[in-house]
Amino acid sequence: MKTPIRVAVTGAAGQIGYALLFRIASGAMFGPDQPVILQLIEAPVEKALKALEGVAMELDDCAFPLLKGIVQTSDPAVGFKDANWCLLVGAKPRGPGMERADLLKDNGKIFIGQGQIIDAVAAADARVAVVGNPANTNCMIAASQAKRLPPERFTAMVRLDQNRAQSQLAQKAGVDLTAVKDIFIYGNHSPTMFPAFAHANINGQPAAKVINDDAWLQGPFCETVGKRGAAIIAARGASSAASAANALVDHVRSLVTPGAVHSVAVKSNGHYGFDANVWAGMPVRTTTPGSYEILTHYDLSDAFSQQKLAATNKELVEERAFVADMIK
Ligand code: NAX
Repeated sequence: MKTPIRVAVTGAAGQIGYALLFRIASGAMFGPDQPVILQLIEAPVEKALKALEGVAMELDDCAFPLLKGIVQTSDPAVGFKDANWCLLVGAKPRGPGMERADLLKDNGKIFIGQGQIIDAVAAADARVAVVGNPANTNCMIAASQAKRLPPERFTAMVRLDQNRAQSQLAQKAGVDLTAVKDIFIYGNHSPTMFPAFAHANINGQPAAKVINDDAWLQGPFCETVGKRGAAIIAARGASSAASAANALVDHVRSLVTPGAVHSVAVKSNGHYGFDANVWAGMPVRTTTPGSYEILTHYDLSDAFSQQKLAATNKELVEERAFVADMIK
């Protein structure tokens, strides 16, 4: 039996948490032979902590053989202690009349604190995946607090957007989902994101050739993927939860699977024309479990791709400017 890994999850009693924890405990994230200890962190709010108790009871009631322990806490120093993976899902939602800049600042404060504590108490091999919005900028803030953990350990999730894009292309082409390859998300997890169809392929052929409808690719396709979250809120009356949790399972599973090629928001280091210090979605290949290399060979030199990359980079740079005082 392998040694259990410690997985810290913030916002554990929230919507995504409810769809996520059971899949981690079942082995979907780290594999069917990897035991886990769940370290569940909630805001210090009575209602949330009570709900967390209920979630922990349900986890017990699943009798998952791989689940070797559950910690419930509102103290991040307890929750992140010795954690190998820190999944930062909890964040404040955007309230009525709230400006994006306010959301950036309010959530930024959470990620300053969590970045510092993770750096101080998490395991030496700790990896961080940020879901709470605005995910790219929150991730950048958390990473900037760390002295011990290098920036490449901090990633933000754009996998839901990749999964959405893959599904849309398959439906449009009338092919099985698995026929669609090399569709990656560049930039921000926001409507400015760019699902780069230029280098996607379907059954080994360029996607643009198979679909043969540039107006659809440049218009409705990009728009549907970029605004899918809002469409789900409009239909369901609540934001994406099961699909977001599923995407986080995919994000981490791919990051622990050498050879996997997938979209992750990482410190751009200037690749694809992004500002070097923002966290931007781009394709990576997992090298060893938890580590990756950025794939820089995809050709996005066409005018449409360049314009989309510039727009999403501009937004990331603006977000960075809003929180400049929070970055170390
Ligand atoms: P919920 O509001 O259902 O749950 C959030 C939970 O976080 C709450 O239980 C709250 O008490 C907790 N929380 C707040 N501050 C905390 C803190 N400082 N420490 C620990 N817990 C804290 O939201 P949910 O639908 O689960 O969404 C969570 C986050 O994911 C939101 O920021 C949301 O915008 C973001 N999303 C990101 C996506 C992505 O692709 N990157 C897609 C889905 C989702 O919209």
